[in-house]
Amino acid sequence: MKIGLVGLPGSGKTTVFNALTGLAADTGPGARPGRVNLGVVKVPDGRLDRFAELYSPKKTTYAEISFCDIAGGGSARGLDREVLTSMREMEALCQVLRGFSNPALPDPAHPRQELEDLLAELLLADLEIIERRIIRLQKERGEPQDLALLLRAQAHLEAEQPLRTLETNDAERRSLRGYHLLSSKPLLLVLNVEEGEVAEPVPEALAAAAAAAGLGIVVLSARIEMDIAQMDTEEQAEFYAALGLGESAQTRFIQGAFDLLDLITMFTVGPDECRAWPIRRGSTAPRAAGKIHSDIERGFIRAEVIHWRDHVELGSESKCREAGKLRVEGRDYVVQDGDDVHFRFNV
Ligand SMILES: Nc1nc2c(ncn2[C@@H]2O[C@H](COP(=O)(O)OP(=O)(O)OP(=O)(O)O)[C@@H](O)[C@H]2O)c(=O)[nH]1
Ligand SMILES: [Mg+2]
Repeated sequence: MKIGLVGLPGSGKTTVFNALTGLAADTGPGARPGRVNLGVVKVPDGRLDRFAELYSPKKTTYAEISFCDIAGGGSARGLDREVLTSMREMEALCQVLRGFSNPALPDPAHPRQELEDLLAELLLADLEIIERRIIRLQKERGEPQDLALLLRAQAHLEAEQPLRTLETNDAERRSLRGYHLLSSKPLLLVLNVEEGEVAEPVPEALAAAAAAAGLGIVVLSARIEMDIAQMDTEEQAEFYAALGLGESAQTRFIQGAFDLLDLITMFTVGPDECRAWPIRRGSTAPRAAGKIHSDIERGFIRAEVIHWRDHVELGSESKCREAGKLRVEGRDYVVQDGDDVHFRFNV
C-alpha cells in the first residue's frame, strides 16, 4: 500500500516520514515542490511471527506500507501541479497538520484551517478533471451511463462532498478509478504537536472538523519520534516510557492506518512462504484472492479457511482438518481478520 504524506510546507511531513521509516531525509525548508522521498515499512505482526516459527519457511513476507513524503503541499495559491501529480499515484493520503509553532513560519499553528484548505483543494482538483471529462464525453457522444456518472460526481463535488462518499457500484467505482480522483482516496490525519503535548486531547475545533469529514486523527510529536526512530530498540523503550507512550509512532500510525483504511490481515502459509496480506474489510474470498493474483480470482473454486490461532495451536493444516477447524468456503464468504486461507482455483 502506498500512502502519500501531504500538507503545507513546514508542517513536518519529512519529519513524520523519518519517524515512520527510521530514515534520515533532509528536513527544513528548501525542498522543491512535488519532490518525493520514498520509504518502505514492514508491518509488524506477531501472528505471522508464530506461523514463521511453525513452518520455518524459505520466506516470511510482512505486509508493507510505502510512504511517500511529497514536499510543498501548497500555499495560498493552491496546490502545485507537481504535488497534485504525485498525489494521484497514491492509494491513500495522509495529511500532516502543523500543531507546533515553527520559527521559520510567520503564522501560528492553525491545524483546522490547514485541514479545511486541503479538503477544498482536493475537491477543486477533482472538479476540474470531471468537468473536462464531461465536456469531452458530450462532444464525443460517449456512453450515456458514463456521462450520467460524471454528472453525479460533479454535483456531489459542487455540494462540497468528497467522492469518497459518493454512492457507487463496483462498475462505477472501476470506471472512476481511472481518473485518479483525489477526494476519493482514503485520507487520514496526523496532528504533529510539540513533544510535551502528545498525550493531550485533540483540540475541539479540529476534532469536530475531522469528525464532520469522517476522518480519524493520529497524534504524533514527529521531531522527538524521529530522533527515537534512529536509536536502538532498548533505548527506544526507555524513551517511550519516559514520554508516557507505550508504543512507537510507527506502531501507532500503522494501527491507525489499518483502522482508518478499514484493512484487515489475511495469511497464506506453508513451507515456501508465510505471508500477511492487507485486504479491505468486507472483501469476499474471490476478491481477497485477487490480491494474490488475478488468475486466482478468475478461476476461484473455493477457499479453505483456518483461524490463525487454531492453525498455530494445532500445528498443521491436516491436524486442523481432523479437528474440524478447517472450513470450506465459497465465493460469498467474507474473509475475516486473522484467517489463514488456502485458495483452490482453476484457470
Ligand atoms: N518543535 C517541533 N518542530 C518540528 C516538529 N516536526 C517538525 N518540526 C520542525 O519543523 C520544520 C519543518 O519540518 P519538515 O519535516 O521539514 O516539514 P515539511 O512538511 O517536510 O516541509 P516541506 O518539505 O518544505 O514541505 C523542521 O525544522 C522540523 O525540525 C515537531 O514535532 N516539533
Ligand atoms: Mg519536507
